Amino acid sequence: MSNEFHERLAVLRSQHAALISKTNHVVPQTHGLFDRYENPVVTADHVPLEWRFDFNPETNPHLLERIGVNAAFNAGAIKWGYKYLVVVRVEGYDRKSFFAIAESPNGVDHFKFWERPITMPETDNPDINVYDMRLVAHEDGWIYGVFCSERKDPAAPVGDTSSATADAGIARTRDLVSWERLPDLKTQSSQQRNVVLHPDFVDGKYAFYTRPQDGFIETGSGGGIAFGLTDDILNPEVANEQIIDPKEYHTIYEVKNGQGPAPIKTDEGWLHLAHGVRNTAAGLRYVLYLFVTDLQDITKVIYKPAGYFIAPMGDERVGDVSNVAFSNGWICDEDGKVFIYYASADTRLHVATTTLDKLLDYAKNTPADGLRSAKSVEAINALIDRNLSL
Ligand code: M1P
Repeated sequence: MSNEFHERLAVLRSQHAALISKTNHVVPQTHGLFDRYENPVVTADHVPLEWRFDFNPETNPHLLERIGVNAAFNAGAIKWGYKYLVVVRVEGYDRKSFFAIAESPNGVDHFKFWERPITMPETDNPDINVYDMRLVAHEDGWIYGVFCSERKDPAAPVGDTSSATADAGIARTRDLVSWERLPDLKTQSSQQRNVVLHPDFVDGKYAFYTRPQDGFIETGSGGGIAFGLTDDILNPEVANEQIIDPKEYHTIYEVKNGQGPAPIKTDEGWLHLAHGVRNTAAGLRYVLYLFVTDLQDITKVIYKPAGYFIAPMGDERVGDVSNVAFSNGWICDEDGKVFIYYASADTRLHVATTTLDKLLDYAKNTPADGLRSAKSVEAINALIDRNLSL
């Protein structure tokens, strides 16, 4: 073993170990709604060195990286025993994403990847790219992973090497190690991203949140978070998609929106986290918002605060796709502590912590969007009046 090899190996190992064992600290926020943390919880640098380097000095005398990892972001999440697990979208230098599980003892730091990424079985029509898995422990006893399966658009004209189709891929597991791939979800829409399985049966059927869209990026005549049922998860088809949370002019979800993780059941309704996208002169801006649906009629939105709950801030605003906050995973502990895993700029994964109590208070007591400037001023004046009368 050469000196160069030996020295580089020692540096790589110690830097990686230091990163994984770093403690994360709360950065309190004036709004009081949630705490941010000093460091991202998972980054490309967290990926095990064995996935990137050939450690054989005979075949890699300079200890060069053989397979690069570009980003680690948009993660599904689940509590597994006492561990907090995230199923991360890991993206290589080759632009292909895949899924890999990282676990933490406390949900906010010491995230360590399992030995290998997930080997996801393919269907007869192989995925070109897979990403953004929503993990759901369903009432039927299985853990489902619903994710985007992207393929080249077969209708793309010759020479168009960009157009793609997005479908909802579905897989299930009992141990998070071996996965059974089910057929992709069929809907009436030509494009589906941000599809999420509801954790409970609804009228004895499997229920999905979908996002019907005409184009891969553009919603076209579609858009909005929709809801639909299917009888058979082994042959999943949602024939009717009912829009429950539409996109709306001059809001933070003016261009499009999408369900985040599966909703959390509370005594006061199903609590949803979603992303909203608006246009700016600098391009699209992705932020996260909350809403609550009725326990009896889960297609009915009963609380929806105006505006965003989490927006990318400071360093979070910069990355591969700047000005993006995106979430497809959260964990609610038995004591009501909530861990929201959100990614920034399609680059790295963060956590925000709060409580169910605070989230419901926020959802119920933040004024709804009046959709006009005058209504926003009205809401502020009503608050001032209440404060002056104290
Ligand atoms: O680049 C921002 C996000 O864009 C997509 O979200 P949507 O389908 O709502 O446009 C997703 O590809 C997501 O992965 C990505 O973070």
